[in-house]
Amino acid sequence: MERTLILIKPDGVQRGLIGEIIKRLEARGLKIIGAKFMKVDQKLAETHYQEHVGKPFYPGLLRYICSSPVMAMVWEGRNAVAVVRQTMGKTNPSEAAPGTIRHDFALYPERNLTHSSDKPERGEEEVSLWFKPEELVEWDRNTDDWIYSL
Ligand code: FUP
Repeated sequence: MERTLILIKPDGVQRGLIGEIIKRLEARGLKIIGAKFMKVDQKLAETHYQEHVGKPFYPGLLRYICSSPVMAMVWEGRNAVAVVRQTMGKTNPSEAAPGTIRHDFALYPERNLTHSSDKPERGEEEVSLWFKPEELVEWDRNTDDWIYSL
């Protein structure tokens, strides 16, 4: 099964949206296999966002992600990377489709509530960057038969 890293970023935590965001992912049929509530240190932020070094929004992005706790999670499912990004909506909330999290709860790209991996290979890399193997929980879900045709 494909895995993706999801972060509920500091604005999502501060605005009390952890439950709402998890509720939507669970309702869609995705399965959580890891979670931790944590402060992000500068080194982790720099490694995670290294592809954005030099972009005008980069310094603000690092300040934002380190400013307050995040809810870091690993979710699993068929095509998990793509379906999670569909549920999140476009990076710029003002372009996100109605019904997506970023459309429904955000307005501005620098406060867009969540992060999720953008490619399956990046999902694997990000999961290993944020989680130790022993922090992930493999479990059988009885409803899988009713979500996928197994
Ligand atoms: P995403 O994959 O949707 O998280 O988007 P990107 O990797 O393109 O961007 C990472 C983060 O940089 C975004 F979540 C928010 C921030 N960003 C800005 O603040 N301004 C921009 O113009 C683009 C991205």
